[in-house]
Amino acid sequence: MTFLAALRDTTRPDAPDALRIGDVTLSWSQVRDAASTFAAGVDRTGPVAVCAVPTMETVVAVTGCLLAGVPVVPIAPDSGPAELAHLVTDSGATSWAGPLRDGIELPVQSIDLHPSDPAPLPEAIDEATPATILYTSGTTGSPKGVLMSHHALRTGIEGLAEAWGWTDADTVAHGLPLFHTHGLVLGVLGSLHIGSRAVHTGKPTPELYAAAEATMYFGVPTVWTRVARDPESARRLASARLLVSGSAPLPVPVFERLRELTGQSPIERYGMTETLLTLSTRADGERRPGWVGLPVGEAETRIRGEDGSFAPHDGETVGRLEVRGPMLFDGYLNLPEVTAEVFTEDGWFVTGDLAVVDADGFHRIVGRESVDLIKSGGYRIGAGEIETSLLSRPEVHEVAVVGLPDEDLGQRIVAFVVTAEASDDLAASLVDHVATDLSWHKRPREVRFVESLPRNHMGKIQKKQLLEPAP
Ligand code: MLC
Ligand code: AMP
Repeated sequence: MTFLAALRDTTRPDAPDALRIGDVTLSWSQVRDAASTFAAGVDRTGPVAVCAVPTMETVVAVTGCLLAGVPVVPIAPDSGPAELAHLVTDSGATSWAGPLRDGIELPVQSIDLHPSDPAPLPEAIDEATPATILYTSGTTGSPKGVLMSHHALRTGIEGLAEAWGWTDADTVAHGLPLFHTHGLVLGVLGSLHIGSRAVHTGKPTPELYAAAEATMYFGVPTVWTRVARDPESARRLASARLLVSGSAPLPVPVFERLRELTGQSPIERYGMTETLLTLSTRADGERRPGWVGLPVGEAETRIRGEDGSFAPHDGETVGRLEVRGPMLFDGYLNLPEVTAEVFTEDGWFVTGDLAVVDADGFHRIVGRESVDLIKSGGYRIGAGEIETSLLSRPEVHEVAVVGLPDEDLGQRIVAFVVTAEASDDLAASLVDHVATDLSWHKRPREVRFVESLPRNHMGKIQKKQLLEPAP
């Protein structure tokens, strides 16, 4: 058993349109030849940082690394200098693939989509080998590198294939970024393992989804909110087999509007960078608005109260969600203590999400324990990281960043700033600072200047008070 089984299987019939990204389409054998050739020439002394623009070159580089057994570090194409420096240094990347960014001095690996003399497929590698190092935000500090093995990716994808009836007869379409689990692992590598065709639409717009003619569509709730507001595009998805939403809560009105427009209820599934997907509704089962269904594959879950006792499965009692299973990560790179903190003594991963489970084992995610992790447009963003970036500006005396409810993005990032120089220009300049220092999607959508931040008698900022609407 090995990850990317369908791609490795040279006895499968070729399909001329196995993978389409934007205007570029490759057949199975072309993807295999390009990826094998990349694998044959890749620097094996350390991880490869891949600038994850949504192109065929990115997929070939990532797939080539996986075939070679070299860990891949997908990097947001617009990562700013602070974020980029951290990712490259922390991951220990020894080479770079894709468009080169300022300040990067690593050797660049060439990517050839049509090699004239393709290299043979490398031998299957040990499944315990790290496959990806995906960077994700925590409540404080810089993003952490999540180590996923080939085994985790394979078992995670196979669990979903069983729940969704995902086969090589499917065509998967999405337009999500290729530097996170959803777009890269599920949306592209999943197809290269299962053997389904895949279409990356470039951007996740309703019009492009409507034109993709797929059987399975993947989107974050913001994408589905936009589809639900575009009845013409939505109706064109009626013939799909599954519309799948995840990475953040799908609002119930959006679920219902999609059902009205397309005649089908979306599949909701729940996951994390650290765990791949652990819960989902099933293609052949109940799809209940606001609920994320049952454990996927070999995943197991439990919910526990603050005192550690197990919460009853009554559909009402909220507890901390803990998960375990073969699709979990191997730890945070270079951070053994932090890794130890997120596992219980008996080996369950503490997700940080709060959930209820009903008598049928159906799960509903009711929120997160920490206000410092924000989900905006399906991106996970740590408030601490943005606060650190803003505090590097001399005008900012104090700052608190929170996620406020937003109809389109789920949550929008709002920075409460104490300064002596409040002005519209300063607000715009602070937004721009985060967009360029970290990355575009981490920028605050709003800056609110305040005289002071609410604190308790110990001096700790009371963020929950900032979440309440101003009187
Ligand atoms: C975009 N724009 C930029 C820019 N990037 N401008 C300057 N610099 C940049 N770097 C412009 C766009 O061209 C566009 O302009 C405008 O900004 C808005 O772009 P958008 O793409 O519509 O952005 P936005 O509305 O902010 O984003 C919505 C979104 C995005 C849904 C497209 O949030 C997104 O891709 N989310 C996916 C996140 C994700 O994949 N998460 C999964 C994590 S894994 P104009 O002029 O065209 O409007 C995970 C595990 C699991 O969670 O369970 O799945
Ligand atoms: P990330 O690391 O970007 O994958 O973010 C993981 C977080 O996204 C989880 O801890 C949840 O808070 C959230 N999440 C993912 N899927 C769902 C979902 N279907 N419903 C609610 N929250 C979700």
